[in-house]
Amino acid sequence: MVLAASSARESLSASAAGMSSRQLVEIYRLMLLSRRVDDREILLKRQQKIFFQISGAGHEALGVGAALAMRPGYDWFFPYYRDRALCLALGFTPADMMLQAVGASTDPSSGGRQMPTHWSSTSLNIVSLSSATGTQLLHAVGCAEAGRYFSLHPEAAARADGDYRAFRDVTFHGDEVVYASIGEGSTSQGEFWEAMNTASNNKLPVLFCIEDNGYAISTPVEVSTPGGNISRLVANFPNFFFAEVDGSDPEASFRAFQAAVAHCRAGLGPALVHGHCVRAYSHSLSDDDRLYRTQAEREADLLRDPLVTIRARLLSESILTEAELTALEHSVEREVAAAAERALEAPLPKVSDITLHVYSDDLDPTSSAFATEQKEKLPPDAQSSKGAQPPPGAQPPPDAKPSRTMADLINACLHDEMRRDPRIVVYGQDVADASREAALAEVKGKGGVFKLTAGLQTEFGSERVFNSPLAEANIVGRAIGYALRGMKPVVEIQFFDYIWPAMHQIRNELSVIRWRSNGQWACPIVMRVPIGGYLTGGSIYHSQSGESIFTHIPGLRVVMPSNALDANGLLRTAIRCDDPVLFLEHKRLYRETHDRAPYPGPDFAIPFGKARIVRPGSHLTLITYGALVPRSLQAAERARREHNIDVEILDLRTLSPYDWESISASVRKTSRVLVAHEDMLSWGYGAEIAARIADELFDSLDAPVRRIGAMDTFVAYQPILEDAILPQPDTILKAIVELKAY
Ligand SMILES: Cc1ncc(C[n+]2csc(CCOP(=O)(O)OP(=O)(O)O)c2C)c(N)n1
Ligand SMILES: [Mg+2]
Repeated sequence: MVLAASSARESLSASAAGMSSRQLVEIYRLMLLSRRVDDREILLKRQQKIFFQISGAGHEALGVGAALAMRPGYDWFFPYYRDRALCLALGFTPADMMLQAVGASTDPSSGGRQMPTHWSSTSLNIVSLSSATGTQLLHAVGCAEAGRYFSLHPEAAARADGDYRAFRDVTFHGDEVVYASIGEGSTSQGEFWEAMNTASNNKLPVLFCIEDNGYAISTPVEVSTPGGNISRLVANFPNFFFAEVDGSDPEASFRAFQAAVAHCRAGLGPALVHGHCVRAYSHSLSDDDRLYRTQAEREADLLRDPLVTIRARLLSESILTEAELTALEHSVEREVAAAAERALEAPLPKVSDITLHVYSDDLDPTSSAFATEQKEKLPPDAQSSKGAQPPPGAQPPPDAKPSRTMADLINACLHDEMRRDPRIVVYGQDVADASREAALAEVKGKGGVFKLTAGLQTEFGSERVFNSPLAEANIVGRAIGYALRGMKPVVEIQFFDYIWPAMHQIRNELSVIRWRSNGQWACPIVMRVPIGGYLTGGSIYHSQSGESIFTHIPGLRVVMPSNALDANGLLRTAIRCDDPVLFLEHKRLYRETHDRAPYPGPDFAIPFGKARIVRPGSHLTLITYGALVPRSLQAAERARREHNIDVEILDLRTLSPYDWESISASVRKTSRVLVAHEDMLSWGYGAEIAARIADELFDSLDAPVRRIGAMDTFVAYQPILEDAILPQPDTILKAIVELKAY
């Protein structure tokens, strides 16, 4: 009587007419399996053998309908926590699910790191999900874009040694579909609208499923959705196929998904299936819906429970007898009980493994592999790892190669790397030369508000270099989807001041996906972000710092070069590395004269976590980075001239990881240390460095560790105020003199 889900899928796709008895029985079995896993988990939670439970009860018909219309391991899936039935119908087993509920080390989704219902399977193309509502929709969009890109450029899928590509198997199909689901409440998230925007605009094969159970925890749909119906609100998005369906009816749901999938596979654009279903249980086991729903309302829902209605149908249409139904139900219960038993006996994760998969285990960006040979010989003072930069105002020797600014050498690195690696795409706000390609016959092109991406679209085409909508979460969220598929997005956030809409994607998705999936998924993207003040007139919203907020995020690398050569070499490492990188470019340094360098060739790279001794010295160590490097240099020169104090300056260059070895060697030598940064003093980056020095190098210190940073306020517009708020060479000099005298 029982039919495998895969054969149900095949015969269903072949038949346009009504479902056969066998198909309906298999659908019932899958729906029941899902419900019984929920029920078993609820029991286990009450017995305190698992620690959280949230059910898919009431959503089973939609889930099974979707799964049977799609191809596991071929199409891609970005489900949410109610999609238990979908995942079971795709090939997940009850044991796989309950291993996560008990937090077993053998939990195939996360190795005991995520709550139950946070499924992940690389073989089924089910991408690790977070608990954040709606974030994954943008990943689905990027995933669809990557699939299209690989289909058009199959050569880009080839593996390559020596960078992140060595660890990425790329598979793609020209007609793959990307499924992404959320509850109706989550359609209020900006990420839903940002995903709809790009899916529609780019005609992407994304199938959005809105599982509308009428509530977001205790908040009813009319409170979240104007007019109470999401289908009415989205109806004018171009290129979409829309279906609004009774999500308690598996056959109607399947037909809606079948038509939606056909639309997507044919390349006609995205689809949205809006299924009205019921939430048969409370939101989760931590919720009691009797507190906010009337008894009459709850009873009405029970009548629409898809398990109840399909069982009644099987009986009324004489597909199964009561005895056959009971036999089927017993068999499902036995399967679930056996799975629970297995899960309860499973090994637990080891505490010693906690830090596994925070960063790539395959490629270490601090390794000497990234200290590449320079193809062209540079003048000694241009080699950042070997010696000091020329002092401000120094004239280059007459035969020197032309000096290039930080902006030039970042642009050169992007050109070089895009030539080398066809998987790189560059996008962000205004990064293209001109979105209207035809204009390029007449105009020079923009290439970024700071012109850092100038000429990339002209050289590499609009498929690889393009403008995004004005939506920062869209930029980072899509990049996550691209990177999951093995692409290398190098995206730009126009100003650090506007990175905050993307923070949710950065903190809760990008940096954590490798860890939460126990190493199954990774998103080694690069986010280039102009940062910082000293602009004269930049004010609050164009002068922010805030790097310590990002160095506080595990899984993310944070880089902040202070000169042209370092920017070139560190950006190359960022692009070739296997971890997500926040690449902070100080706007004030983009076109300075003192930090220029000749073009170092297309393979020049600098490993992360290696500080540069900008100026050797013996009396005091000044640890700094970014725009405070030239300001510290000025202060150090004056300290030598005016006070005979010999300051050693360390430019950290990468903030996470940072070069503790160089810090401790220098502090041991000088016994006095000053940490200086542009960001605000309190809770700033220097606090961590100072605390660690006090902790581990206390015996080497002859004075307390001093810190310099901006005032604990915002950066003001009027230059008199800006000067007072941000640290200046004078401030640094004063601290140097005081510290030496201590
Ligand atoms: C960004 C975010 N905000 C809040 C929450 C807490 N939360 C979890 S589920 C939920 C309600 C979701 O409702 P809906 O989208 O309708 O899905 P349903 O649970 O009804 O299936 C909320 C508020 C969260 N997980 N993520
Ligand atoms: Mg809901």
